[in-house]
Amino acid sequence: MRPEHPIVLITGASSGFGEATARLLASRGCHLALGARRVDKVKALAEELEKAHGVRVFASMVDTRNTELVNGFVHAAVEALGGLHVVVANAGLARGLDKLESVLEEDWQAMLHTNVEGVLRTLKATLPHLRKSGWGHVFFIGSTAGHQVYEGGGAYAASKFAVRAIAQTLRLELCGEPIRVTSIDPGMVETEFALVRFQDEDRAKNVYKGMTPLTGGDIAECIRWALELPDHVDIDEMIVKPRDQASYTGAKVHRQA
Ligand code: NDP
Ligand code: 8X3
Repeated sequence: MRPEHPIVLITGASSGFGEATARLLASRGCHLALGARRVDKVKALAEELEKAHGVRVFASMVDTRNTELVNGFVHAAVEALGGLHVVVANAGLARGLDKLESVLEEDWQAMLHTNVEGVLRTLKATLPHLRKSGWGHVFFIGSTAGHQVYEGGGAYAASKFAVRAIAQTLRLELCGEPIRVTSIDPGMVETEFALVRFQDEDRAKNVYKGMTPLTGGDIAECIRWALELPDHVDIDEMIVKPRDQASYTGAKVHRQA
């Protein structure tokens, strides 16, 4: 049965979609477990949201590339909050825009270890708790890059095609259980994503030059909507793009001169 105050675990809650989702779901009365490598940020957010909304928020350092850290984070969160209903497997990143013959090994490792293995680890650690709670929802954060590739995005797209495969598999495996599975697959959203990708503020800003990108809050709103729909409704996959972006990739983006 749907709890009055669902307990939601979010990886990558120190910025972007993760932070925005934490803010929105706290305002809807959810208790939260927030993880990221920048622990100061998630702890400060936890304190702020507890004060503002009277919900319980557990915050801890987690690096989703490490199995022990993920297991420890999930265990401590469940102990602190008394269970778990919803997982937002959001932690992820892109590094560089290099073609396959020149992509740096450290870059593709960062993407595959975080975006693919990190998601698998997060799932494996959390699913038993969702099942135990008797009502659950798993959110994957895919990408338009999981639908169509672009030059220089080979390793990132590979990771997001993989996220889509994992989401579709889980949907099959959980059919008949009271756990919904949703993949949110956004296009261009202005967060710290481009800065992390390029490590260059001007280049990051240029990605969104002359167009209106989505915000982390827009993605949080998609998650809230899917979560609050009646239990028999499962939004399997949601592709969300700015009005200015008509293609899956940057091929057709309207920009003001
Ligand atoms: P941000 O860079 O703003 O946020 C990424 C979050 O992931 C941060 O909180 C970061 O925290 C966390 N993170 C990264 N690596 C790890 C790790 N190893 N362990 C734990 N946490 C980690 O970007 P977005 O909010 O935009 O990105 C969120 C997700 O959305 C990603 O999966 C991204 O691929 C996806 N996405 C983004 C789009 C965009 O245009 N912005 C479009 C489509 C999908 P910290 O550094 O503190 O660990
Ligand atoms: C992020 C969207 O176009 O940078 O997932 O790959 S894109």
